[in-house]
Amino acid sequence: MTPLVDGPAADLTSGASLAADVRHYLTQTPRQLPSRALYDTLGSALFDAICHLPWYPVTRAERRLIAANRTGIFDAAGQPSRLIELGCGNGEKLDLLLGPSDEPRHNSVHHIDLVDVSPSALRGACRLIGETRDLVVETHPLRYEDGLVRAAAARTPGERLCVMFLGSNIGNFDPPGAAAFLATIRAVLLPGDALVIGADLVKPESELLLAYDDPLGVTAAFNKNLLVHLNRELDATFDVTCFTHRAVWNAVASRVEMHLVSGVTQPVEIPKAGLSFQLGAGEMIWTESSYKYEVVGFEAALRRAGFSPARHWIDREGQFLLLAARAE
Ligand code: AVI
Repeated sequence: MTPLVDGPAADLTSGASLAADVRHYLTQTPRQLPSRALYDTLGSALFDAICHLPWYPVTRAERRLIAANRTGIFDAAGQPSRLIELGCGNGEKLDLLLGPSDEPRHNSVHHIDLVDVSPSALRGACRLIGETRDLVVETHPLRYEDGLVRAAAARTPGERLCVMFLGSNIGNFDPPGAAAFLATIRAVLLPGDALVIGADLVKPESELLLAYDDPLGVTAAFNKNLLVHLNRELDATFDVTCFTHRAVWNAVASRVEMHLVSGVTQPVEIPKAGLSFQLGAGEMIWTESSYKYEVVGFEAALRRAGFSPARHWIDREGQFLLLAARAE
């Protein structure tokens, strides 16, 4: 069946939505930037490159779990007929879960909704998932919540729904944000519907710091590209050459933080966000948090949101947790 590209053409990584986000975050103390702004076209490509780095285990561990448990995942999710993947990126994980298109089907999925803020990522994912399979594939270039609500509202009676939130994307929410987001997912589901979700597990600090500050400097480029993105889209005047990337493990909060540190005092103008300020030498801009979980704590968060954990899988090295839960 032909994949269907749907939804507004607007790129949420540009324009008024980006300007409002940047104004809000940069005026916080300490200064911050919205991590979703990391994903313009170059940022999405750099993130794909990060997933290939030997020091970033998340993607490899999750891929191994998916490949080894395709049927079990669909069974634990109640053999859904409609899937919504939030933050699908390039679609490779869903492609892996669905399995080779020339093999006998191990699932009853007939309709897939792909949600991502990056139109370029969505185009690739739509091609990868839909081109060789007899499936309806719809794309939603929206934020998670908007895409979720829109896709779930289109379900037809009798369809069993499964929301997929893979790749440790939940880790980029702070705990209250994660709780609210899980509750938002639960609110669009009916009892018996499913959530399949990934979460990165706590591991030694040295491993976490290598994962977020790799020797090739790809993560540093990913982080600094956020400023390149703002210079281009909002006419900002960040002197990118004067920033360094810093990754910090905050054990109390159980998160890796990414920061950009200005090496010099520099005036910054962001006309399209209505901002003008001075950045001090050594001043940091906090660009991302990546929370790491323990299994028990993650299951408890799911229960509080109205889910009943059905089954989970952890890779041999204990790096990553993949979990299927059912809406109560
Ligand atoms: C997309 N997200 C789950 C990644 C993470 O690990 O938090 C983004 C990332 N940031 C630095 N490296 C990868």
